[in-house]
Amino acid sequence: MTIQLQDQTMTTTVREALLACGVSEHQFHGDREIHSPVTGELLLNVQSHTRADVEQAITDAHDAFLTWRDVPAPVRGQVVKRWAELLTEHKSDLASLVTAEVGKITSEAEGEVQEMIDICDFAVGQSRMLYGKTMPSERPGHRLMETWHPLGVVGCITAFNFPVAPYAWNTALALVAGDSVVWKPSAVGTLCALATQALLSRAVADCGAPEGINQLVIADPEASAPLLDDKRVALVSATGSTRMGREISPRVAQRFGRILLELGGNNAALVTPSADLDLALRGIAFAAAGTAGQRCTTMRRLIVHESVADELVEKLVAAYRTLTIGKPSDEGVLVGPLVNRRSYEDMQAALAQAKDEGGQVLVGGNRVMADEYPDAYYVEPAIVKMPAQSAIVEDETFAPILYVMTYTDLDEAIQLHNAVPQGLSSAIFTSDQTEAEIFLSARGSDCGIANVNIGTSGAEIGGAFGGEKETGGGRESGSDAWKIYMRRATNTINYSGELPLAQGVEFI
Ligand code: UN1
Repeated sequence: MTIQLQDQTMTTTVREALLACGVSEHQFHGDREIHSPVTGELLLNVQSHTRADVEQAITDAHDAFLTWRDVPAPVRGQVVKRWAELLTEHKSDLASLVTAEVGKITSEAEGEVQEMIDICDFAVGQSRMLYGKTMPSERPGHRLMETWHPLGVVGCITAFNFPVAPYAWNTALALVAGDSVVWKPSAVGTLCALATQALLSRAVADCGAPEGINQLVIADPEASAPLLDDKRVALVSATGSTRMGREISPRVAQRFGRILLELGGNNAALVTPSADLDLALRGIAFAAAGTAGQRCTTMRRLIVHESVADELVEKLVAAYRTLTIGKPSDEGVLVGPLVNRRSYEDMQAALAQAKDEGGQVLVGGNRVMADEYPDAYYVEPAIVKMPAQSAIVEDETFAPILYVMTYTDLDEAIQLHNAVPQGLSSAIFTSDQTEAEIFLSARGSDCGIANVNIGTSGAEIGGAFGGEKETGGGRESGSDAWKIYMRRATNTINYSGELPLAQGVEFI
């Protein structure tokens, strides 16, 4: 593995990018320290919000909603259209913040901002297509139909690894749906959130939309508790770990709030004997080692037919040795840092447990560049050959570890594939149409995303994004995901001048 590193302070770049996006200088101080995973250095301080601030944000968002819901949906779409223009203009500013604050390589950081622009496009179109159905009524002189109405305040909780795109998936749709949004980003991602929020606020102002429709709260879980408990928050949309989902879900359910969860994945690919191995190799390398293994769609398990396992694994190990690890903004770097020390320790603990469970580390796993950057955690992506799908393989470790297992028949492979608690993304590499169709069928992959000849990560915004089982069941982004941000009313209209009751019931 090649290692690249150049020492230079990022604080100046970060300040310039924030200012360019419209964040004001007075926000650059406060109690919360923002460090970069790239070097470990302190980038800036910002002020966090109290519980009272969060309550106020909900109040303001709710007030704004009461005006916003009456604005025609295609007019609401104009705010999102303007936001997309500003995101396009500031794509490299925002991407440089994603790189500095989260550690993504430049092309992936830009890709994340592109996802924001794409979902805005999608949502603007959707603003003219909030379709309800009309159904034939069983009664003469009656019309039966449904109408989709704005829902209310949406609480949006996002994770560090995609600090801006999932916020945009939710917000672009929520805004055209007529909702207002209170955003609680992860602590890592605060600066990205400030910039994103400033751009959206500008779009809101440019279009003359109500000022309070987009609220940002920089708050720890305790201060942001009202987002879960306040009845005015009609929908809580949360991305994060399964542990987090398990904690917040009952609280929102207890007050009958709506919840949209996008939690952990433990994504696998099957590689069958007919697969194009070179294509599979590239798909696997990006999905498993890209983003330093820190996507919820990262490929964590590889289930390979025994007849091609040796050849594929040998190629993969060779490819892993060529991966350039280093500062994510440097040209040619493919693997940036892990987010923090804890993440590095979790990776080491997982590797140790894998060895205990009979695993053999074929490549990677070591920390690099610790001398230059004792407070940054760069690791070599690892491939571990496992004798079976043991306990550690069933766990999501948010780091670049790919566990490899072999299979002999497809049913057995699918069984292994589905035998983990998570159900986000999956893939099969094959040139055999029957195998591909079986994998996509009811008895195939049990995930929310099932791909053929593509890795598990890097989904387009046009499809619904999310998964089953411990992934939480939510769907965001494309397809008909907009519906969760709206409430449906069924309307029966009687123009018959009589009052026939349904089901033939007779009454006075
Ligand atoms: C996430 O990791 O939380 O499919 C989202 C992908 C991206 C989104 C990942 N479009 O990998």
